[in-house]
Amino acid sequence: MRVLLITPENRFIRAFRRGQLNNFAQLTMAYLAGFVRSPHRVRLVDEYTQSVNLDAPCDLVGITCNTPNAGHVYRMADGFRKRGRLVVLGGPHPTLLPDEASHHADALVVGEAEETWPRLLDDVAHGRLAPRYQASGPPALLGLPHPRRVLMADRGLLAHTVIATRGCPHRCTYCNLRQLYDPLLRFRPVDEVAAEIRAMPSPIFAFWDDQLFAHPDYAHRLFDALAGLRRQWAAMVTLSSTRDESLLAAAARAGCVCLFVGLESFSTRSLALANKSFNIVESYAECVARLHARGIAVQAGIVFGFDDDDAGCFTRTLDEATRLGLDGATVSLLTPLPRTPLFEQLERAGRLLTRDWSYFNGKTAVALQPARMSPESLWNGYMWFRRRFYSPDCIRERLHRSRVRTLQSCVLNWGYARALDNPVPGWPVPGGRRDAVLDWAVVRG
Ligand code: B12
Ligand code: SF4
Repeated sequence: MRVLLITPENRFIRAFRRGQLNNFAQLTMAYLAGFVRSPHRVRLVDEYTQSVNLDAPCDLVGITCNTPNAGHVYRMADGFRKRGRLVVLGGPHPTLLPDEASHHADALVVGEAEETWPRLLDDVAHGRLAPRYQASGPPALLGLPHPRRVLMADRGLLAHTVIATRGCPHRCTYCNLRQLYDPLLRFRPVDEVAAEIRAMPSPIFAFWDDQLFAHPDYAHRLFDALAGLRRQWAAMVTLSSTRDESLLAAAARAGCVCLFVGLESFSTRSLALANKSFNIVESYAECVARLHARGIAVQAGIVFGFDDDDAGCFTRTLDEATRLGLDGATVSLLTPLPRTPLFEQLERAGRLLTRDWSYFNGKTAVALQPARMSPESLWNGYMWFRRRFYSPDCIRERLHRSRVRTLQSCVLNWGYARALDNPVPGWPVPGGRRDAVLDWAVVRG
């Protein structure tokens, strides 16, 4: 059996991400390829750098699908099915809205796939594919196959990502994690993670865990195992977990050079509304300074569009972010992803501007009616912030304050500044124009 696994990326997300430069590769499909055993054969296509050929010879097509890519993926899946290929969809969006996704697939994998994906492959080989596969409980993360990174399109130094844990103990109202994964926080054995990292040739890599510091004991053991490997790595953590000095010291010894920290907002009320009061605004400066003191650069997550945000929030955030000496920021628009508490609240209040999922990407469109400003003001403020934050003056001032890994930060900031040039619509334009562009992207693929 020939299996084709696709990492999709619609034209808008691709243009946005490629502009940034500093994009580590997605792991999911290389990981699922690790489960495809001989005599079956597997090929990967990643739309970040490659085109999808709907006529590619294969027996089974697997596509991972997040919400903003859903329309794009559905059109691609329909194209494959018209040509007689079996299509299986999995990932966030089919897990959240399986009934919708089922119209575009021969089978769905709902939720985590460590048990169901091997079963599905076996069923296809025996001609008995079921319409839906769903794990009965949280899969144990033991003895997992290594992702087949050699099959990935060449991504150079950015090819190497790894996952050690699954889940997050928090419940932010805009986050989909609770709806996607079993709530049980799980960990891969440290020696298995270390062996996988040792086998990766690159001197740098990223952990794709949602919250690498979620369990301090586990994190300590992991960092001890990495300490001798002489690799440099980045990871995502919550701000509150960076208060643990010994954990930070162990992370730095193990090669941590950058942490993505979800600050999200400088408004205590916005954080409370997002169920994120574990972020304490008054502690931001101290936490950032603590990371800098360990030689760890801080890439902050910043989100605009919370109900406490008014037209003044953009300048206030710029002042604070500059004062902190943030090394970089991933700036997003608050987006009500399906089935989150935020989505349900806004839907009840009639504040969803669209149900076209392609607009739910948090970068190129405003999908909600803000409480204290117009969608246009939110869009303009978000773009203003990004332009100012990534202006040469602001970059110079922030990096001067930080003084940590300046060269690395200059490259990252330059990448984010480049991404500003993407011509994207600012808020939903009802009607066909943008759909037509997305259609064009699929047809071209
Ligand atoms: C790393 C990461 C990124 C990375 C890489 C993306 C990636 N998918 O690898 C980057 C930074 C690029 C990124 C970007 C974005 N991300 Co992101 N990301 C993640 C994160 C933290 C981990 C993903 C991961 O690698 N998991 C490990 C792999 C092994 O697991 P998995 O992907 O969950 O897959 C499992 C199952 O779902 C299943 N499965 C998945 N797909 C398929 C397909 C088939 C055929 C089968 C059989 C099974 C299957 O099998 C796997 C094993 O169980 C997740 C949160 C999370 N934990 O899922 C968010 C997450 C996927 N991202 C999310 C979002 C919103 C985005 C962005 C839109 C954000 C933005 N505004 O820019 C962009 C979209 C980029 C794009 N290319 O489309 C949301 C998606 C929600 C949704 N409703 O779709 C998530 C869930 C975060 C959240 N907390 O809500 N992201
Ligand atoms: S801390 Fe991050 S991963 Fe955890 S629930 Fe909140 S947004 Fe999601």
